[in-house]
Amino acid sequence: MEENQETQNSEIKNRKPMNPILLGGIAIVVLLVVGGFLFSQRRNQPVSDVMPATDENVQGVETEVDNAIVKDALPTVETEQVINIEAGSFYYSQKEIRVKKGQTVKIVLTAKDMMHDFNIDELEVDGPIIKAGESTTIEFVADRVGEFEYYCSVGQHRANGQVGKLIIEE
Ligand SMILES: [Cu+2]
Repeated sequence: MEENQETQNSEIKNRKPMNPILLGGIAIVVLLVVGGFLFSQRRNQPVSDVMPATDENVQGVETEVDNAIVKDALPTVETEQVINIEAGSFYYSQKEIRVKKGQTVKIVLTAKDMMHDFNIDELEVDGPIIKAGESTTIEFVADRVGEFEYYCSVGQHRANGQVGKLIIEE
C-alpha cells in the first residue's frame, strides 16, 4: 500500500496538475473499451448458442415443407412401389406382393446365392439373371387387375418352388 501510494504520488508530482484528470479520462476510456469487449463477447456467446437451434429450426421447417409438398403431390395411392426381394435356392423372400393397378412397380432383386431372376409371363416381365451377391431392379407397370405368378427361370428353380404371387388390385 505504502509503495503504491508513493509511486502514485511520485507520478503525480512528476506530472502537471492536469494529469489526474487525463488519467481518469484514460481509465474511463480503458473501462469502456474493456467493458465493450466483454459485453460484445457476452453477446456473441448467446448468438453462437442460438445458431445451431436456428439451423435445427430451419431444417425442421424444411422437412415440414417437404412433407407437405410430398403429401400434396401424391394422390391417395402412391404412383410407385419399390419392393425389395431376396432370391435364394429356392425361394423369394416375399411369396406375395400386393400393388394397386396403375402403379409402377420396382422390384429390387438381390441374389443371396447362385443365379436367379424374376419373371412374370402375363405382364411380359423378363428380368436379367443375376449372380450371388448382385442386385438388379426390374421395373414394370401394374396395368391389369389380377393375380400373376412370378418365378425364377434358372435351371429347375421354378419347379423347386421359387415362385410367388403378384396381386394387382383396383
Ligand atoms: Cu432362382
